[in-house]
Amino acid sequence: MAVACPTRITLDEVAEIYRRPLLDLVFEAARMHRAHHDPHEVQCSTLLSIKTGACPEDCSYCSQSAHHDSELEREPLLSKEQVLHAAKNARAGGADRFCMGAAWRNVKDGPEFDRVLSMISEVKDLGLETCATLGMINPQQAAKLKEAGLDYYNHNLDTSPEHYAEVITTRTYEDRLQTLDCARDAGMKLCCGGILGLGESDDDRISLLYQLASRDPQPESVPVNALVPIEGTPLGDQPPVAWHEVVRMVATARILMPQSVVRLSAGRHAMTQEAQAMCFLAGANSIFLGDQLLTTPNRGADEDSEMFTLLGLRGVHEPLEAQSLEV
Ligand code: SAM
Ligand code: DTB
Ligand code: SF4
Repeated sequence: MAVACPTRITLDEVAEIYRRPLLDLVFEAARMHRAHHDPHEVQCSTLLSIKTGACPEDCSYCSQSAHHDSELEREPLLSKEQVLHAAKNARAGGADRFCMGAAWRNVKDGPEFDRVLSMISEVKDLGLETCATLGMINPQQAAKLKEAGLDYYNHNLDTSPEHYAEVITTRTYEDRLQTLDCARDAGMKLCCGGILGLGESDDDRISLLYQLASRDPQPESVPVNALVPIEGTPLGDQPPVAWHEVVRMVATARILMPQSVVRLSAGRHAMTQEAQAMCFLAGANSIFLGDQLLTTPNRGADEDSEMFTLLGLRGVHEPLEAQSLEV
């Protein structure tokens, strides 16, 4: 269900929330979280890179851009069988949503797109929610994705409009907003967030949060990524994002977008259990489950299962016996 932007928020209001003392902010976010969500439930997505590397975009954080020398193995579009195998494993491991990512600038009509449409339909038939992140799409492609059974389209704003050109030059902020509109107009839910650690200021983070919260309806899913620095990329030497910066971002997102699911996304690998616990308290209620994000490692399922038990959390789906799905 799309949730209308409750009231027109102003940039000053976002700044006032973001700049509160950390514990006041977390306290308010936790209150908001408990008023709108079951605080024990965590939405679990598993990611798969269905087409890896050789991307024509120059996103300066990304291992997959052909503009950088990241020593990543390129891989053409996977077969439907490979994707279904991974999706069954994800389902068995306790994921409730399967997200397919392609290193494309934009979707091109033709046999590869048709293969992706058929992957989506069959992943959906496994009883998983479906999400895809394929770069820019036009209204016709959005309609086809929706018809194939795509529940969520992921397209991040990444950073503020002001900082954006420092990070990516091969497509504009406006291009991103247009793709989000196409996905929304076709009836899909939106997964849209950003990345911390791209050299942005607090004002940029406030501005990004303002952009996200002002979308009407607000995105149903908001990933908060911390940069995973990739050697060979222009941002490969960025200092790590501190735990309290992630907590502050999650908590502000929770207050501004009370009904959205806020995902503690890339960068969780580098966070302690204590820091993650603080994020869950502050309103994070989604993670990527599984050993791998797109091209970088994630926390292992065993570690997450132990953390869930410790914190009294549970996934939307219980992990299944692997054999019951003939993985
Ligand atoms: N190519 C498509 C696109 O960019 O729209 C989809 C895949 S792209 C890898 C999806 C998102 O992953 C990016 O928008 C960015 O927010 C995130 N991402 C990519 N590399 C990252 C990194 N090194 N650290 C954190 N987030 C990253
Ligand atoms: C999102 O916001 N984060 C995910 C997903 N959407 C597609 C991607 C994270 C990628 C991290 C770096 C990598 O594994 O290549
Ligand atoms: Fe390509 Fe997406 Fe990576 Fe940008 S973030 S280089 S568009 S794969």
